Amino acid sequence: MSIKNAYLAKVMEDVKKRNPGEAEFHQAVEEVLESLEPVVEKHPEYIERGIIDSIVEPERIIKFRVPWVDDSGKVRVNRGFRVQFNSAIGPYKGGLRFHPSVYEGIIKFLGFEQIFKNSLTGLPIGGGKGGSDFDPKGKSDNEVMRFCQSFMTELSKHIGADTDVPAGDIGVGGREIGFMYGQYKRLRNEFTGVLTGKGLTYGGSLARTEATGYGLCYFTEAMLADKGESFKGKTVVISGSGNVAIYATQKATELGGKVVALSDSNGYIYDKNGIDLAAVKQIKEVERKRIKEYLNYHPEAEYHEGCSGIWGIKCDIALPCATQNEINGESASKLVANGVYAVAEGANMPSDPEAIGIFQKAGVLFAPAKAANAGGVATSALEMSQNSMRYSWTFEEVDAKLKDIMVNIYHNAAAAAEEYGMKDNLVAGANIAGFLKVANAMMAQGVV
Ligand code: NDP
Ligand code: 2IT
Repeated sequence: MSIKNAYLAKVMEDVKKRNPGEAEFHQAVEEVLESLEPVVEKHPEYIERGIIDSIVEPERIIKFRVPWVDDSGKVRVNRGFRVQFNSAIGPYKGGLRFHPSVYEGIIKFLGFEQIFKNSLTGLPIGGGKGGSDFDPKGKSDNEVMRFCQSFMTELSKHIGADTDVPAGDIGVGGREIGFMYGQYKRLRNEFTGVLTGKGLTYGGSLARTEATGYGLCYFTEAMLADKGESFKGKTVVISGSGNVAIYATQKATELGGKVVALSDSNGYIYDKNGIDLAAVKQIKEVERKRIKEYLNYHPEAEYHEGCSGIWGIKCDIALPCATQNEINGESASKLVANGVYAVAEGANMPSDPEAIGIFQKAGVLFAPAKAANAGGVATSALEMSQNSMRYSWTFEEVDAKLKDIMVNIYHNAAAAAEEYGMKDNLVAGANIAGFLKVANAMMAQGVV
């Protein structure tokens, strides 16, 4: 990747200098700035008004100590983060990630991408992200609760239903959101929609659990339909086996695809008969165990150690739904050699720049994360609306709105790509369409 426009290249150089050692953040910014070259050439006012310089700098970063006591009585200390990146079009909105790999560069990359993703949804939400290097794996429910309460004790000072509304991401699901919501309510004495992904008995939205995976498949279906194709009869490989992967598997199967593989950070399973999702849900959602347990249900399936081997399985559609940079050039080349037709990103930034280049050069239909996985946050925004109204829509109502939103995102990204001379390049189209709304709101609000 290289940025040719001199102004944008200088912004990129400054981002690297001002944020040393944050490789994932640099990667995310570079991809967006590269897409914006034709935009600033047509609209130099974005440069003149300092929009580009502002958009790469978070409005606020909060970093804090999270002390908690484990089951043996020992004090443990983790680090908490919230990056409030951009509030031009709405309150900061974005998930919380609990994973040992979390540091400021990961949260900044996720927060930066969230600005454009949230803009693409068409709903009034700004960009933010947070998390901790806490590892929920192997912890008891009580340990997770004490950690979440300590995390929220500090975070509660900085968020609010009209200020900043966190949700889940890797390592943060219904259990963690429940513990954090309880603590927020207790500290503030308020029952508001300050978090999304809440349980259905206390303000959560129907279909939020399913939304990211379902939305990914609705987006993919729209992209395929544009070429006269569909999921029907296609072999699908999905990485991960968490929230996004599970509901992508369900919807891809409903739409006529056959999902043959899933993974976790230890390895992957291959079931040529099609994944038995009930078994996976039991292992992952109920027992919180490793994906290799699938062999206890289906001894005829295969388990392989290591997660990158999954990209060597022949498939028509690949849906990476685990983590950033899980597909490198080598994995992308294997997918292409095996004739992959479409790749759609459920995870955030799962394909590295070399992999994206390989897919695009080979003419693979490629749906970038910002557009393809926006269904989760879009449904979070629908949860915020329902909380404000003190009302709940049915599953069918939320699901229909989600589908509309995903189809619109596809058409808006495709149209922006065409308008700026990059037909079929949904990476550029999503970045441009997401950027324009935020940039115009920033221009209208003056230097703030
Ligand atoms: P979960 O925690 O539910 O599941 C994460 C899955 O990815 C697990 O199978 C996990 O395996 C695997 N994984 C995580 N880290 C790594 C790693 N470093 N290497 C290999 N595998 C890994 O998270 P989600 O399903 O919610 O999130 C998955 C992706 O989707 C993330 O990129 C997230 O940012 C993105 N996303 C999530 C949204 C949501 O609404 N939840 C919305 C939009 C995007 P293991 O259990 O072994 O760690
Ligand atoms: O990356 C994402 O969009 C999410 N983790 C969901 C964020 C949200 O606020 O629902």
